[in-house]
Amino acid sequence: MRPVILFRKILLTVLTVAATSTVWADNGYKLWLEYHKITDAAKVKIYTSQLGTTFFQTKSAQSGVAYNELSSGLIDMLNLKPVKVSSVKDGGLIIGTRNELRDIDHVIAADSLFERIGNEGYIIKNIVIAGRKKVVVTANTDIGILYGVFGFLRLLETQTDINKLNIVEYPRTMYRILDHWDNLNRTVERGYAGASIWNWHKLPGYIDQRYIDYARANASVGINGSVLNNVNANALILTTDYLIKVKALADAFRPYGIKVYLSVKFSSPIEIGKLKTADPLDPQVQQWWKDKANEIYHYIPDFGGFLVKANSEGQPGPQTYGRTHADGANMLADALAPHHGIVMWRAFVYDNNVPDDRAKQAYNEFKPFDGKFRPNVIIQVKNGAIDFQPREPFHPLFGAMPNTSLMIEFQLTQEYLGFSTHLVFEAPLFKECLDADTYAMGKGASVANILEGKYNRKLITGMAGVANIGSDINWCGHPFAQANWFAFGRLAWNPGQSSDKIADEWLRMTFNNDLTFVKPMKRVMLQSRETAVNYMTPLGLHHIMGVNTHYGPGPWVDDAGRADWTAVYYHKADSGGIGFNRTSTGSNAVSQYLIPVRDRFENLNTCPEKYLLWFHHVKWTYPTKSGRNLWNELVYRYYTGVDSVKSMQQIWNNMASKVDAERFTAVKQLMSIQYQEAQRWRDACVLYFQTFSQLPIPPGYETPAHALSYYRDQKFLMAPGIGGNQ
Ligand code: BDP
Repeated sequence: MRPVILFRKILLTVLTVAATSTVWADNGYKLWLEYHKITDAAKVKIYTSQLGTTFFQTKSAQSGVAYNELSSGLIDMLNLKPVKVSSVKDGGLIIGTRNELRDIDHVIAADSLFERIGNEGYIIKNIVIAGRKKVVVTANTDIGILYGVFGFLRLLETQTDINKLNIVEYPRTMYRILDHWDNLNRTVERGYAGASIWNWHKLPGYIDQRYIDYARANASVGINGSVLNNVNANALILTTDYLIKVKALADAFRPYGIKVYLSVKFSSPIEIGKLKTADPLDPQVQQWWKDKANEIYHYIPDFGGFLVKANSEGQPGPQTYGRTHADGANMLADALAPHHGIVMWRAFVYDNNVPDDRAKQAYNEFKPFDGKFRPNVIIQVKNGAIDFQPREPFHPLFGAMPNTSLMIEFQLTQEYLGFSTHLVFEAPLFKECLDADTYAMGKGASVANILEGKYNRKLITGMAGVANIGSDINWCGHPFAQANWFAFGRLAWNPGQSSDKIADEWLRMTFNNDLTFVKPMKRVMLQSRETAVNYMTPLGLHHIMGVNTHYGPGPWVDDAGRADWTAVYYHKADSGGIGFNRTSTGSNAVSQYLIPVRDRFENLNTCPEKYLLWFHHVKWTYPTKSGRNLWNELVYRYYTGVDSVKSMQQIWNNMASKVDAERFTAVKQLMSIQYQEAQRWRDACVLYFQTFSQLPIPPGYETPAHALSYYRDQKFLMAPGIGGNQ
């Protein structure tokens, strides 16, 4: 072929491909609320004919927000601007509170159903009036309507049939809260997505559009609270100057049903109140907190309450004055109670000077106080007894405090899961804990059931997630990390939902509804947490990350200022074997679980292999279920983890034509970093543990690229996330 003709042919091909393929840019800012245009003509036809007329009265800020959301959703997805009608019988889509729809509420649902959905739930249903089929979105309150509208838009975004609707939704927990570990100087402790989104310096005068977009995204998944500052709190947050800034944020969030909460430093009466003590039994201290609460509520009448990290990792607390957690929490609770605020008191306590397994300490400190906390105190318990590890068995406090309100704390930010360079979908991690059976009330008392308050209706309930949000343009650093924010909201709303459903929704809403994309990527997401466990901490290993930064592998860490911050404390590898003996012959942490869970963990034969080295010190030659001995199994897991990242990359590489170029490239690059880091984890850990097992890496596995010393010598001094207590 002559060069000119060849050139023309190539040019033509390039132009045709460009015209037909989906090459567009998307920076991910819009999260799962992008409302992509629906292109399936049949669906567009059905939706458009049903939704062309709307009955929707908007009388409050919240219903105004709901109406705007609906309008922009319908325009973006269907290019539809519905005609607003003033009579219910004329509307194809009817949206209103039960009161607003009094004339037809009996057609929608029985009284008992309206009772069940409470203040925040909603009903989406098809009804027929005067022979015409309608879609109704109703609730008892305006916030219920806002959630209902988001729920309805989600149906369209996931291209659900709207002709057979009978949806009854209501949150199973009361307090669904994001905890921001954000410092006042805008660093974020364990944050990997840029600086804090709160620009304290420009507040209160400047309300960044981000604040509103943040509130909107939260409301779309049912999150109703935000703790603005780090649990390692700076007392300054309670000064009047800062309270005025906090008020500005509270005002911006209110239309979206989000309340603000603050982390408080227990010693604030000394630091900003000029008192000599912070003793919770001191009347002056009590008065100081009461006055402070009055001041806060003067600015923010619906202020949510306090989050407190006390006597933990160097923070002050009631024990500093010889008092108890109950004394401290109740004192703050009494200050907030007249205003209906709550205290979220953290059970994340452990002390290097206590000569006992760290995993046992929270239970030992808190269980004796069951029933001793005020009704507006809720104890915030991490999902596992150590610290947000890639895998932990559920925290034994769940099921151990039947007369105390407990909320679970998950970590969305990937402190121990590869920061914002690793694709790790956390819903399976959350679910593993939520679905675990504590046997507190006999079989079936799952962690979720306890959190929902099923066994004690007097308790308040909640779920907290340590936020993974920063000022990166895509909010979370990794496009797929947004899925963890989304999943947290969906599970806090209803812990019974499946990871599969959540991943499915998120992929469709965030990217597209093309099954050739959704199906393989859903598999990737659902496998991703197990993959990370395999290349980081398989078989129940834990806390073997780099010292302080928690970046990358550090199984050799044996000097970190205190024993319970070293890796050797947790893996206990020696020539005889590996793992922490927490059975009755060891620390006996298993005794904190109820029978039969205790027995299952105690017995080497029944202990699930995923928790093997969490509970047992096991010989290197111990035969595992696969038939491989422990050493070979460990090697197998590390290598499988890395191979799974490679498969993940291959699947993503096939998605180039199905997603926008910007996110495609971003994820591709991040996956390549993840692959290198997974390899580093694998090689460093296998080589390090080999120094104890003295066994060879079985044939067929790639040889580690470097000697162990190379990995040990690597320093990452400027790794992100060390926020400091500013
Ligand atoms: C640990 C983090 C530390 C937090 C602590 C907490 O490394 O930065 O302050 O949890 O939850 O995982 O208080």
